[in-house]
Amino acid sequence: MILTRRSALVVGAGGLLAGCDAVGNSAIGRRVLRAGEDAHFALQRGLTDRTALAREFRPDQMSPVFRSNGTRNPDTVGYNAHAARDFADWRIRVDGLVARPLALSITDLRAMPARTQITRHDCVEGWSAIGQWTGPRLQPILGFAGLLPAARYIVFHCADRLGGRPYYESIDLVDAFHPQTILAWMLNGQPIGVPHGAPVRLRVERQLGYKHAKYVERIEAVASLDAVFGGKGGYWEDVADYEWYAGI
Ligand SMILES: Nc1nc2c(c(=O)[nH]1)N[C@H]1C(S)=C(S)[C@@H](COP(=O)(O)O)O[C@H]1N2
Ligand SMILES: [Mo]
Repeated sequence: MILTRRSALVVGAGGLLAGCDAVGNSAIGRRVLRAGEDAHFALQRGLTDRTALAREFRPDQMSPVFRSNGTRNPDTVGYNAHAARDFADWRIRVDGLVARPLALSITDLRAMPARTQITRHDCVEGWSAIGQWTGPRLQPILGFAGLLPAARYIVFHCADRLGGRPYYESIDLVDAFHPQTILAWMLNGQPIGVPHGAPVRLRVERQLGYKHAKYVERIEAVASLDAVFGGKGGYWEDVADYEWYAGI
């Protein structure tokens, strides 16, 4: 949509130039052209900003206590059985629009090159916490699965239900490929505990807390979000009209 609007702007400026030779020489003409250019810059910056890094912090800036929010324990028979076995049999399926569906164990994740980042988690409910997250980047995992050209969104299916509905979230490929987007299995140097999404949760550092899906059991590549649960791309988007793109 942005690209379409941008091409429309380019066409608009070209049309002005083609339609009136004198416009570039008149003060008002130059102002009109410059306005087009500014809009162009703003859009450009909007696009490139999506790939900028979220701020990272020093170890001494970490919160003494990292709060937990939403589901603090999925507490289903299946989840409790996995927890009792230290998630040795937990598998994260990577499927949908991929050439090679995967089933990744926690051992698999731990064997992958990891990124460690100290970031600030911002919840819409009005609290923040700075913590250190470790886990493999999502991009190479999607590369390994062989994302098909039709894939445009990545959906994270979670093991918990809130108010009877499964929790889920989704991001686009800009965020999926972002260097700080990781499947975290450690928080503050320890395996992630149950309150924070054991055994694996998404960190998507350019967005608000509710996008950071905990208890991830399936990662699905899709062309459209329309047919996924309520169609708005996430649990809170469906039930409370939260923004799908929760940029910070
Ligand atoms: N599966 C799942 N993921 C979730 C939630 C949830 O209830 N279930 N809550 C979200 C919200 S609103 C926030 S602020 C963070 C809280 O993460 P924390 O419990 O590690 O602080 O997880 C997000 N991811
Ligand atoms: Mo939140």
